[in-house]
Amino acid sequence: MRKTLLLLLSLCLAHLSHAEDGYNLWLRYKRIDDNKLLTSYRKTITAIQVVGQSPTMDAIKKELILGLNGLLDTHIATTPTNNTLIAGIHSALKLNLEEKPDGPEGFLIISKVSAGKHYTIITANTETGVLYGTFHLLRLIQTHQPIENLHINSSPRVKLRLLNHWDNLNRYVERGYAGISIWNWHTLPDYIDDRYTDYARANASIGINGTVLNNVNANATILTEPYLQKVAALARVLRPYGIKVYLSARFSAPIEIGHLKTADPLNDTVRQWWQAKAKEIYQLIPDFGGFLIKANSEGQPGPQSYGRNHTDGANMLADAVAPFGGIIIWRAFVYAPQAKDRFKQAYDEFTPLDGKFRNNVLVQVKNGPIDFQPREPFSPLFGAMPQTPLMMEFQLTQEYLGQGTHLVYEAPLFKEVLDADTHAKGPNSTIAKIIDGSLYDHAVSGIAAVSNIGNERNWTGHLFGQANWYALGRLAWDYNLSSEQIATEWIQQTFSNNPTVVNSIKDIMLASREAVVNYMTPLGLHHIMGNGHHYGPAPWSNNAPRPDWDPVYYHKADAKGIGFDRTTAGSNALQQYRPAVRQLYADSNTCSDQYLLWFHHVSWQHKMHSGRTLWNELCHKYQEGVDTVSAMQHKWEQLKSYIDPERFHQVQMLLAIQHKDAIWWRNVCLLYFQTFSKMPFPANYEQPDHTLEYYQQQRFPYAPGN
Ligand code: GCW
Repeated sequence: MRKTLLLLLSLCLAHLSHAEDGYNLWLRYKRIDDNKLLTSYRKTITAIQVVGQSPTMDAIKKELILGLNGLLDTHIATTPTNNTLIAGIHSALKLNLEEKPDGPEGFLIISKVSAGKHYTIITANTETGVLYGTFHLLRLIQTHQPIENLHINSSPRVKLRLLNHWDNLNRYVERGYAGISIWNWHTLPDYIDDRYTDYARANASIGINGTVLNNVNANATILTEPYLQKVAALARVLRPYGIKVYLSARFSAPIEIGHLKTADPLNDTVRQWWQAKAKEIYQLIPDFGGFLIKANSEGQPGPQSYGRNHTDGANMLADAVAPFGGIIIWRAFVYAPQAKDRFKQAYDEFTPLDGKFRNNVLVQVKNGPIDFQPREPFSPLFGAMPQTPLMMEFQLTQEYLGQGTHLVYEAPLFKEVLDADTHAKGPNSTIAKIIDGSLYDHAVSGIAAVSNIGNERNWTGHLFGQANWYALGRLAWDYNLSSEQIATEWIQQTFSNNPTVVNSIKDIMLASREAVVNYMTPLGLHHIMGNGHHYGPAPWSNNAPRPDWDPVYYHKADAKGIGFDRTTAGSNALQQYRPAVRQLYADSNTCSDQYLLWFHHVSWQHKMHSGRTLWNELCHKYQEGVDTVSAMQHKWEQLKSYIDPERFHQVQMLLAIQHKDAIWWRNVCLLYFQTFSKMPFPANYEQPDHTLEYYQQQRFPYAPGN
């Protein structure tokens, strides 16, 4: 009896320990379930040999053992045999390879036969490069690619590939929907959570090489000695994985923690304070990346508080970190309530400063001119500052895209922006070429994204948030990968290589971005969400502390029509684009539907490309958004027998919320805009089942992330 009980108990425990909770991300390393493939992999690699000993080489060895033991369901030998996988830096391997790895991060993976023995070689100029190659090889196996005859020479297109955490020191994450911060500032530096290492592994596996640990709405305390010790402890964990730490610096830190009277960037004492601070940081963290700064934006202090400009502020900090090889990332996210059109301010403020920044300054620009909306035209700053390296800022955390509850695969959004042609130097001056530094020949280049990571077991709250994190890294490495390719490899590693699973989930993911545009902000609507928390619709909102936080500022609906006129007759924001781009949007009859209401105030009767009136098209698009979510749900349901119950059920529940929310958005927006259009809902669509008043009375006092 006792024996049976024990047996039952251990079976239960075994089951528990195998529950799929998403913690392992895309690094699950499950046994290859195709026997033919398994046999061939086992033949190709029977042993590993990692040449060299260091924290990074040790991490490589550990990862290879973990990965291969799991995938090949074996105990991989660590003494060379006939079929050895060799990993090491190029200069240490002393192999006569015809080809050299590329740059400090590129890697080479080559299959070679020598004296009748078959080798798989992973090599690079640096240990980090070997690490990237290691993860690449493991990805090939996880995605069931052939590995007997490899010849891969790969290097990243963009140099700085960063996450920006908006994590506060009290562990509250601004716009975070995945629990609290993964950085436990209280127990650091003495307690090192395993999660820090797994975070490093995950990032290294997709080529992320830097992380800004704290919120851009910064607290100066992070720059005090005890906190720098904590930062140094994290840096020690991340370093072997090729990840540098950066900090958001509060511009007024010299006052708050330095007890100076001013933070004026031209004041000598202030300059010396920052120089000393930089020195202190680099003594603790010799490879510290540098500072990220949000200045004179949304109440943050900055050089303008002292009558100085962005260059004065950025250059002062740049001089402080330059002796140590540090950089300054200065954000261009600025807007003032007085502006008639928020769209224009960053361009107006920053373009006159082009050429005046030190060469260790990058200006970080959000992908669009407003703020991470489901769809924005690209920021006109891209292509307008040829002498300044511009960094891209995307947002993984989905602040305006259903947050941690909606399934929205963002790669199509990222690609749309990266592929956009600015015409800055004639046709084919894509944003990708601006941010990789190639268009204007800059030595530094970068791409960053606001992290969606928290301490939830599955890291990102919504399991599919992981795909956005993954896509960011993969695109920063190579923006020529397609959204579909990235989705495919993510699904294969996260769920399964089964074609039914891969194809259905891929359909869901690829449809999801256009779905969110349609059920939230179709046809170029933007910024019509609830104030503060930014979750759900509130197009009527007109009483925020500043007019440029109000939805009515953006949609401008009235009896005549809807949309923001940014043509010459309106704010003339279009002027900020090159003529070839301007021309695409300038005429409401030829402007693509996607951007129509971004640039035009259009009559409710306006004839759309579909032949429908604008009003009917709006109804059509909102319904289409809802229908797409239903289709996503339906596809997911059919995968029930293919996916572990835990993850299946989680996603199923979240999709149901997404569907409910899509209906909410549709009903609210159409009911509200109908008060202006005075036109009926076309009979063939679902009709709203509540009144506008009902929706206006809903309150969400504790919506997360604000
Ligand atoms: O999108 C807005 C957010 C703020 C954020 C700000 C920024 C960190 O609502 O929460 O603050 O952008 O990017 O600085």
